[in-house]
Amino acid sequence: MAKRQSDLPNPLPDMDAYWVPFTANRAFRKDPKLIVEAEGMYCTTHDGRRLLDGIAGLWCCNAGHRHPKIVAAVKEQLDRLDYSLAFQMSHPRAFELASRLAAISPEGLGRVFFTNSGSEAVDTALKIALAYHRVRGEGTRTRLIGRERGYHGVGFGGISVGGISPNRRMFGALIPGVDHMPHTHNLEHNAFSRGQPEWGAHLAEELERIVELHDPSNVAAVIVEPIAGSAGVLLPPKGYLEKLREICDRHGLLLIFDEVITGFGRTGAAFAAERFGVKPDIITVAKGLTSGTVPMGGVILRDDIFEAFMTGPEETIEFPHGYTYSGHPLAAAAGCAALDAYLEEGLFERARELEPYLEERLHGLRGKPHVIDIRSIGLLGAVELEPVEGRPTLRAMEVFRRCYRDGVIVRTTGDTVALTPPLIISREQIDTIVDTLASALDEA
Ligand code: PXG
Repeated sequence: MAKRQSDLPNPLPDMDAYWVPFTANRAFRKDPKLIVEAEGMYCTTHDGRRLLDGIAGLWCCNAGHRHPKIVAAVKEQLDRLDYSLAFQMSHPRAFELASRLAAISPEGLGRVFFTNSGSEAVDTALKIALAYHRVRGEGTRTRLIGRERGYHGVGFGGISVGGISPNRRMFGALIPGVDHMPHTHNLEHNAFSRGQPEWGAHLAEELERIVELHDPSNVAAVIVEPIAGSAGVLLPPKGYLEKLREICDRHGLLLIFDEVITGFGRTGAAFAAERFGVKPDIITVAKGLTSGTVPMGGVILRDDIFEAFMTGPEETIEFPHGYTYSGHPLAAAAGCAALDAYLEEGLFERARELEPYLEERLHGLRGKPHVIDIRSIGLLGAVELEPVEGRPTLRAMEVFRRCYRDGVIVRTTGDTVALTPPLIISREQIDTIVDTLASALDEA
């Protein structure tokens, strides 16, 4: 019988060929961190260490690792159907998942386009927005508006509307006709807010200014993360999203919520749109859609946006877009089973129930060395640290290293430490994560 990886002593593979994404490759090769097994709240490393996963993989394994229901559904699907043509033919599970997603989405958002990742979902959503205006005879609406510190994946559309400069600066002119609203992060006004900050709704008025500058007839859509994730868990100020909605309505712009991180229970509801009571026209999803088990993304849109395309001769393709693996059977099976797990186990409600506990424990870190802000909602939390002078990111990276050493995986973005655990986490496991983080901060 072949030896299982984890039975082997320190089984490091040949590491020359693989270019590890979003990673300092030379540093990684000197100090590799490989996961060889995972289950529930835990991951096992190549050198046999068991780590508590404080970030659900990369904010995606919302039902925990290798959820038995999802594993069984994927295996069963594989025994029945490996691949079905994605264009001009399809398979039942893709329809089933789309219907089930529509059922948990805000009222009126009843159509779903499948992609393989969040980046593809974003690029697809932007294309839908542009094409929608065009099919309605408003083809001058071509401009797109994003936000500083926004992360919308790594496709050309996503980095163009995105606002994280290191992700943009190496890649030329990007797509033209994009503006950015200011981000909403402000320590002076909002540090240590509990829940949504009080200050900052007025920043949404920048949208009005940009739209007036170009004239509404030239603007297609606005895309924001309801809570900026990669830029450090930035909650929307009270009233901010409502104001964006109002301005979009006034000027006929589509409002896209990128819920790749905030979807599937992270904020204690199916979507942040529901949590905040603001309805976008389009929602992008990925990650928790399959609980990270099989790659998949999707775009959920208003019925009438779909209907606007359903004109012209019936035999013509209404929207020339799609991926070989759109709605892949294994992903669709994983998606349906993930929804089963979320709903049967009440995981969205669980995130809401645990919210005050995580918030209380995290705010207990106020006063620890270098802590300059703490933010949280649902099972999404962040501790922002004062950067080391001239060495941004170093302080948080040190904290990451200490937590890893002490058995807990956290994520750093800039000098912010983020926590986004699987929604199955227990109070004791929240304690372990926060206590480990506390001693890592004390060492600073
Ligand atoms: N939109 C948002 C809001 C995201 O957070 C994407 C799009 C792109 O998804 P894909 O599946 O193409 O990666 C994301 C991805 C981190 C981190 O720790 C965040 C993401 C991915 C990896 C790491 O900040 N977000």
